[in-house]
Amino acid sequence: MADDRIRNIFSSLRLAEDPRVSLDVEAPQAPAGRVYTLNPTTGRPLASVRLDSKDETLGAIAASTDAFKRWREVPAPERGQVVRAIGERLRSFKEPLGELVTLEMGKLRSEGLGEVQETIDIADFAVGLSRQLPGQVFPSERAGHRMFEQWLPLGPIGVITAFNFPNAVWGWNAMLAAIAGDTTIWKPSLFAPLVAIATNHVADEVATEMGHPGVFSLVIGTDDEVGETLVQDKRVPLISATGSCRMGRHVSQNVAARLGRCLLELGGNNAVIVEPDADLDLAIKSILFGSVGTCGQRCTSTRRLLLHESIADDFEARLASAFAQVRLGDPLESDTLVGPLVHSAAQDQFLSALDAAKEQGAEILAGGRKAEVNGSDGQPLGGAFVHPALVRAPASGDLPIAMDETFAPILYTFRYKTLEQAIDMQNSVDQGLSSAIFTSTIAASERFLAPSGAGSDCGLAYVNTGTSGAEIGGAFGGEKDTGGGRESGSDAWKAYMRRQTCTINFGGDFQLAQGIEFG
Ligand code: UN1
Repeated sequence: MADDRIRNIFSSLRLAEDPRVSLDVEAPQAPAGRVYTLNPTTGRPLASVRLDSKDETLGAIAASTDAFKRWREVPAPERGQVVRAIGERLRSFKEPLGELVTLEMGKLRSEGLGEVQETIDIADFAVGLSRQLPGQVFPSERAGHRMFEQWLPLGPIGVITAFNFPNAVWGWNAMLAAIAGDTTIWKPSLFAPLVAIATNHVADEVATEMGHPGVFSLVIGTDDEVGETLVQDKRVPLISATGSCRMGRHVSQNVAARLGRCLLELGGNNAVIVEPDADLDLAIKSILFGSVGTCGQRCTSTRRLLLHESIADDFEARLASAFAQVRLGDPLESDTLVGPLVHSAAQDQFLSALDAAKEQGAEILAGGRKAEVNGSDGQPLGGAFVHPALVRAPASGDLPIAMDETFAPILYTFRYKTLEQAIDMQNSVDQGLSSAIFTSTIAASERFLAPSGAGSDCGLAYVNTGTSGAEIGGAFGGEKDTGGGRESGSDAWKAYMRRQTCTINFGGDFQLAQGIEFG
């Protein structure tokens, strides 16, 4: 990747002007108090970023609490106008910001742009919502009384995001929080701090220009110094955290200990069921994108494939040849289909999961190795590339490693005889984020989406479309170890507000509910 392309992205987003960022990456390790952020495509540092301390985090919480007291006084539709302007500014920065996503976490350029589009979409959605935030009205049992609920701003919200959606997941939270009257304190992943700096800069600059400084703030640092400080602080009523189940369990227990609220979006272990009557061409394309797209680094990536025994051999063979043909390469280049993993530790996890699979009796049908990928100059790029792996579970179906989420492009295939059995297998993991079925019959589709709840146990259920790539209009999130949170569309905004049930006695008589007589 040409250095002048990187320079252009940095200068469009004014990254070098940010006091946290240094472009001096000569030393083998970042100086104390700073981290290198790497380009996964080359494995080389892009910049170093200064880390915030615990004290600076406490300062950010105090400042955000002050800003909240001003921001909640701004009428919601006017808050919406600030979000509208942020969406507009993001539109004008879509290209460099999308390319920065690619540069810093390695997803394809079109996916990087798509991610910024997702933030723009949620901004549009939030603008409309800023004129609603509807509460309900209830009939009172007492004459001369009126009862209703209203939704009120909650406070400064701690937003902890992962490396894989370094822009959009902030957007889901921050845009809704902003129209709700909340401020946000964002702790991004240390693998994607530049995207966070550039993104927060856009939001903060627009809000400040419109007279609202402090609504969007950013703290970059370690889990111990920054994450823990946010989690423990009672001034932060809601922690919205995206990441591993292990992280979520820790956050949830600690926030619960102070009776705060959590919104968790944790791991997935998403399965696709392919029925014998399915459109198999459609299924292949969707499963390929779901499993190798974003190099298998979405929480919604397809990790398990449940094939009806009558089609399994042929389907596996077709998929194995598709896996073998995916073009690995520099994710900024338009003909690349699979970019690098985020870092070499992810590459090691990929390989050790495959070792475990083999030990447990599985067979590798395609890929499953490290890959050396050359750039357009013919030289090795140097990043953590792998050949996506298609792995057949043993005939017994017993493959413990497939119960874990490995954040890499590995797809395990299983065989089933009946749809009941397939649904049981799909629901047999700890996580409950996303699920899909390919079928052409209403009966199978309705069984999968059964109104009784006996079908898919996930937060997201798709028919004839893959497990990843949700639109922003619906609520996003999952059940069980995925954490139960819902972000993005539908009524997810309620998580960022507090509900108040109000009763007004306009008749003036003393009356008690439940017919109680007193005096
Ligand atoms: C994530 O991987 O954390 O549904 C979020 C999808 C995207 C969001 C993924 N819209 O795949």
